[in-house]
Amino acid sequence: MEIRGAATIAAAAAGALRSQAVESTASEPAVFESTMRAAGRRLHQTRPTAVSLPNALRFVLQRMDGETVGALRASIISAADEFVDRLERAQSDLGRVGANRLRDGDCVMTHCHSTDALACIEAAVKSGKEISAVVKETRPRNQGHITARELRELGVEVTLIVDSAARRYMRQVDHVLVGADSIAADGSVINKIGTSGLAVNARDRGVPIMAAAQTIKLHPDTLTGHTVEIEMRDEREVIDPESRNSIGDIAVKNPAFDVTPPRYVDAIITERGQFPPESIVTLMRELFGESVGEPWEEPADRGVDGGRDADGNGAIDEETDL
Ligand code: RUB
Repeated sequence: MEIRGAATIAAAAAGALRSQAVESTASEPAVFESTMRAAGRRLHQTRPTAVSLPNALRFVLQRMDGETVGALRASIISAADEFVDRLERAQSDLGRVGANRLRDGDCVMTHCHSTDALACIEAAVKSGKEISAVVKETRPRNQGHITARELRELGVEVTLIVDSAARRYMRQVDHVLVGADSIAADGSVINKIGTSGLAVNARDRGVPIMAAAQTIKLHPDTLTGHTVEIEMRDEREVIDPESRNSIGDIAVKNPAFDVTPPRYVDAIITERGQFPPESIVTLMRELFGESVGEPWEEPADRGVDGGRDADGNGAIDEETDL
């Protein structure tokens, strides 16, 4: 939780691979490649829900190429730098798309802290629109406080509310704007716990809900029927051990994310434009084809497709960003 939020996690993963490449003392190319894959596997295990993490690892490791350790190292460094560069560009492009949905004087309700969502508000403010925000604190870790601070820095008028006050304030807002940790092929939005209830409330009140999600949030495995694992976090985030013991024998559950079905989402905002959730699958097919590799696995452990890309030629397609 020192590094959190799907886009930030992706940048950190690419940065960690870069550090591994710089610091590796391997003198044989095969050993170097193997240590890079081991680093990828370790990073892959850190958070299960944000698909930006494996997508970042895939981008960098699929570009590992060369006959010598020096060439392999250089390929990782340049891929990691390119990834971070693309990430930043994608976020500002996405921000401009999202800002087009916001009108001067609009009020936006936010959940959690999403750099993609904030990019939309920032672009709107920078284009001269006055935007105000109702910010949900987002239990249990109160990432809404980060959102409130960053919005104030942009000069946005902020009202902070507890999560359960969302419905009461829904009538005052023009949009619900959230980020995403993953977008599934059916257009479901996987985001911080509480997003789905918020979306149902918004739909009931007729308030449009938009999810700001760069294409690194598109979850390629869901094209082939896989589901997205929801991270379960420590119960001490919900209740301290002393209070828990004083209550008696209770179970405590702390899922970090939930799934909002596409019927509650009006638009998914990406750097490639905005999409109705039901049509996001078209963009996913364009970006990933029908299968994706797991280049952090050792070649012998990669399964039938050998971890290769959709063409089976082991090289990522030029058109493919991920
Ligand atoms: C953060 C969270 C954010 C998304 C999108 O959860 O759910 O809404 O990750 O963020 P956590 P971004 O704090 O548990 O990581 O738009 O910055 O990628």
